[in-house]
Amino acid sequence: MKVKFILPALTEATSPLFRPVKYSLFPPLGLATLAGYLKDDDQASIHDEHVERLCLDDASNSGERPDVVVIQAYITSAQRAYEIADHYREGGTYVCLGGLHVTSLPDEAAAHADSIFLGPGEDTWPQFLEDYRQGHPRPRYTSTVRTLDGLPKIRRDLIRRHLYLVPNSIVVSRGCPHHCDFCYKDAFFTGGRGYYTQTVDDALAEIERLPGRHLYFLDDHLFGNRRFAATLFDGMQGMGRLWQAAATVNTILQPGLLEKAAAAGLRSLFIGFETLDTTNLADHAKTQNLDRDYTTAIRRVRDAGVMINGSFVFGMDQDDTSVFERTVEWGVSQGLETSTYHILTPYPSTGLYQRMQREGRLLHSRWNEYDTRHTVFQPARMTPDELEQGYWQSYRQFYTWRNLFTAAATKPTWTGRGRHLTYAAGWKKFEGLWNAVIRLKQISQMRPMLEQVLSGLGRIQPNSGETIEQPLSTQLPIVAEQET
Ligand code: B12
Ligand code: SF4
Repeated sequence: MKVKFILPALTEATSPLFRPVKYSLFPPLGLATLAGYLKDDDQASIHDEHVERLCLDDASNSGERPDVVVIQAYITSAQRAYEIADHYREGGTYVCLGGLHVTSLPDEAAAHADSIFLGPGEDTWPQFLEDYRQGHPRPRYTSTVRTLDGLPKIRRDLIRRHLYLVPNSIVVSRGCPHHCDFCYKDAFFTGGRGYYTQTVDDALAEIERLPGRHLYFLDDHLFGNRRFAATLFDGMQGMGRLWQAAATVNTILQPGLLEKAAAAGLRSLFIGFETLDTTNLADHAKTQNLDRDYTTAIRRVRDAGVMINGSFVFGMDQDDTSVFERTVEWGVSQGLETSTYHILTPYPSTGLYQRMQREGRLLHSRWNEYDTRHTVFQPARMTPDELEQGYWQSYRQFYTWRNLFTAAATKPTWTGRGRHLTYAAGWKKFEGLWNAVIRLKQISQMRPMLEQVLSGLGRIQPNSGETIEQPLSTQLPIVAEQET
């Protein structure tokens, strides 16, 4: 059987003029996971339209049409996913559609597929393969059994590593224990467990298989199960890894876990602060952030030698046009290395979407604009245009040289300030350079630089904020020695 796995891209990612670096960060891990279920004599290929042109004329390219095409659809790429699906169905190829958007709106997707898949694929996909081989595949598969035990090996061999800055992306859990009303999570995991982990041994074995030093955990909340996370971090000590991940404010405040993560190589953490307004937090069921001291959380992370990417959402009901400047200034004063801003976006099937629908506030359903950069609902205290303008202005303001220097100056040492400036400016001040490197297919050449910045340019010693300068070649063993 010949199976072609496709991750379609939204328009911006295929622009001939400019491709933001974020589309060349991570390979299609979900599809590589599904490919692991094929038999040895099946033929499989993975095509990521974010990093290469997608050839739809298989007959003239390789001489053979695929038997099955698997397409993963996010909301922003749904339109493109349907175009590709229609093309293959016209040619007689069996089309499977799955992923977040298909789960949110199955009836919309079903019009473009032979089989659709709701929820994670670890139970439904092997069932489909069996049904397909026996000649009676079903039109709809809904995931109910949620476990990561005994997964086949992820087919990382099908990933063209040199096209990504971070080929070593990894997920060792699925979902999240929380229930924020704007998040994709509750809708996607409906009908089964909404948060579950691999065994620590399996997670460590997967890490061992990854070459190089740098890892990026894409788990929604790597710290969500304290026992799992603590055992994982203990097991990672001495592996000499440098890694990045996401966590919530409440888990950072818990004593011990963050320190274990830093000792195991954590160097940058994505933290969902979302809003500085308590009513907003309560409105959106972000209860894990309520009554938490953000400043103490930030200090703890900084003292552990870990950089922060703060995530903020604009357009909640308490936000007026003053929210942008206030949020940017707060982030700068707290010394956040990077900030990621989003316009509040009601994804179909989420609690937020249902509320906006009830209140008659949805402006349209052009899914490709549900990208957290467009306003797709009527905000309470500003116009849709003011929200978009404020969003873009916040990015410009946070990343002015003046603000980068001010935020970097909060770090206690010169090396800390240097790392802050290099990391923050590297992402946002050299976009032309990233674009050129991506076009020349040389992005993997930038990885050693990323590793060097993450490792602290010298050595940030956890818990002291002090820096011990080390030549890069000697850093790794010394890190391992000091930390175990
Ligand atoms: C990595 C990532 C990215 C990466 C790369 C994506 C990639 N290469 O896969 C980048 C940086 C490019 C990216 C960009 C964006 N992203 Co993004 N991203 C993620 C993230 C953090 C992890 C995805 C992942 O690898 N998960 C782990 C793998 C194992 O799971 P999976 O991919 O979901 O695959 C499983 C199932 O979905 C299912 N499945 C999927 N397809 C199919 C097909 C079949 C046939 C079957 C059987 C099963 C199946 O089976 C797989 C195994 O269980 C998710 C959050 C999340 N937890 O999913 C957000 C997320 C997917 N992103 C999101 C958004 C909004 C965006 C952006 C619009 C952000 C922006 N403003 O630019 C862009 C646009 C993306 C696009 N092209 O349209 C939203 C999507 C919302 C939605 N309803 O679609 C998410 C959920 C974040 C969030 N919490 O809001 N993203
Ligand atoms: S904490 Fe993050 S991943 Fe978990 S439900 Fe809230 S937004 Fe989603």
